[in-house]
Amino acid sequence: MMKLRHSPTSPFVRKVMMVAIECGLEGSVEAVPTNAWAPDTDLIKDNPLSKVPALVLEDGTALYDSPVIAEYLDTLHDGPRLFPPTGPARWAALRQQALADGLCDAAILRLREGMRPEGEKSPSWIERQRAAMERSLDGMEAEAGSLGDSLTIGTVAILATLGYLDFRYAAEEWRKGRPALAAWFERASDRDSFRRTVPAA
Ligand SMILES: N[C@@H](CCC(=O)N[C@@H](CS)C(=O)NCC(=O)O)C(=O)O
Repeated sequence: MMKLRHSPTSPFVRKVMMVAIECGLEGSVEAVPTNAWAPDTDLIKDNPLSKVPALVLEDGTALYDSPVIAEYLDTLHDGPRLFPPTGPARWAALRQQALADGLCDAAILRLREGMRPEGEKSPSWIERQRAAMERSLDGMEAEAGSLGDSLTIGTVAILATLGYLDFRYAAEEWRKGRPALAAWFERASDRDSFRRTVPAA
């Protein structure tokens, strides 16, 4: 059995869990609850970056980060591939994953910065991350019409990211002014792998 260093709030973990479910591999992956922020965490033995997710294979090899884990899982099944093998479709899917993951990076940096003690917070840093989030969402809106109904690592990553915004930044209403993305999300998130991985505080 493979072991996944897991946190129920992480959008990167959610993406990997969605991939495992979509690929019929959920039964081969045991979730190991992990708090990456705990000072004494043993996560560093599996990922020196001390980030979740990390996937520990049966031979003890650890894989990270989430794009690597997702691509590995996608080699373990016989169904339709989430990573298009070649050509423009592959680059589009990888770029969409990078955009979605980058949006989460900015969202998490902003959240953590906001949690620092008064006097240590940087308003200009928080604003930089906020602006990156807005631009990334605008980029998703611009291509929402071409996201379609077929699932790729790009669309899985976008679903996990928008789910994270609903969880942590609901008050910012990302749907406002982004009708195409909102409509796509409504349709595309209606799937088992999304419902079963909803973040829990
Ligand atoms: N690029 C990484 C990002 C993973 C990441 O940022 N994970 C967060 C939780 S959502 C974490 O463990 N952060 C702990 C830290 O930054 O020290 C991936 O795609 O897996």
